[in-house]
Amino acid sequence: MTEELLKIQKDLSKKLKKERFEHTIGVMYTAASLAMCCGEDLSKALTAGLLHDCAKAYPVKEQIKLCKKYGIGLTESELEMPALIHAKLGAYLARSEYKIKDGDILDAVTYHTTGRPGMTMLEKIIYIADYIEPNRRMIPGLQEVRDTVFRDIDRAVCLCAQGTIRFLSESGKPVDPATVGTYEYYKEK
Ligand code: DGI
Ligand code: FE
Ligand code: FE
Repeated sequence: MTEELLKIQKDLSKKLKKERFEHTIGVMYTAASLAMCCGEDLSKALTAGLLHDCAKAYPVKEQIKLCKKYGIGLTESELEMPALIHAKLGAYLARSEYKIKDGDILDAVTYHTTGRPGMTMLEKIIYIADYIEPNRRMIPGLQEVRDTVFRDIDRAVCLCAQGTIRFLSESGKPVDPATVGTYEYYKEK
């Protein structure tokens, strides 16, 4: 890893809770493996994986305050489902605090929670790495995503989105239209 990435890793090790930091490292290396498999840039995958949850250094209330302070507009959906906010804020912090200028990396952070139709390879890699990294506790459907992803990444995206929608519906939580859009798009592929 580059000095730059090691510096970011050290900073996040201080700012994130232990479990969140371990998840972050799991996502970073899982993203690297997927990048090797899918012909994606290794360094971009490591960087996006490392930073994807950087905004989780702050509690949700603080995340909302920071969005106001930095002029980051929140949708009605995001105010209703504040668990989504860290993705957008994370991309902002990646640029401003961690000096990441690469738009592909910033987009992968922005869309890591909901996904979106027509994702780039890097976006798909971070979306899935977040779901399957080794520290994630076993949930229904996880094994199938792990079995599928190195053969058919689009199918794996569809299964992740389906699993998320099922989980949220069962917990009585609203589902963001972007999450549904991701599922619909990848179901057709
Ligand atoms: O940040 P992580 O915990 O690693 O994972 P994540 O960014 O995929 O998801 C963060 C949380 O957001 C998780 O509890 C699931 C939730 N979430 C994902 N999509 C939706 C959602 N919550 C709602 N209400 N609606 C969604 O569409
Ligand atoms: Fe996240
Ligand atoms: Fe995550």
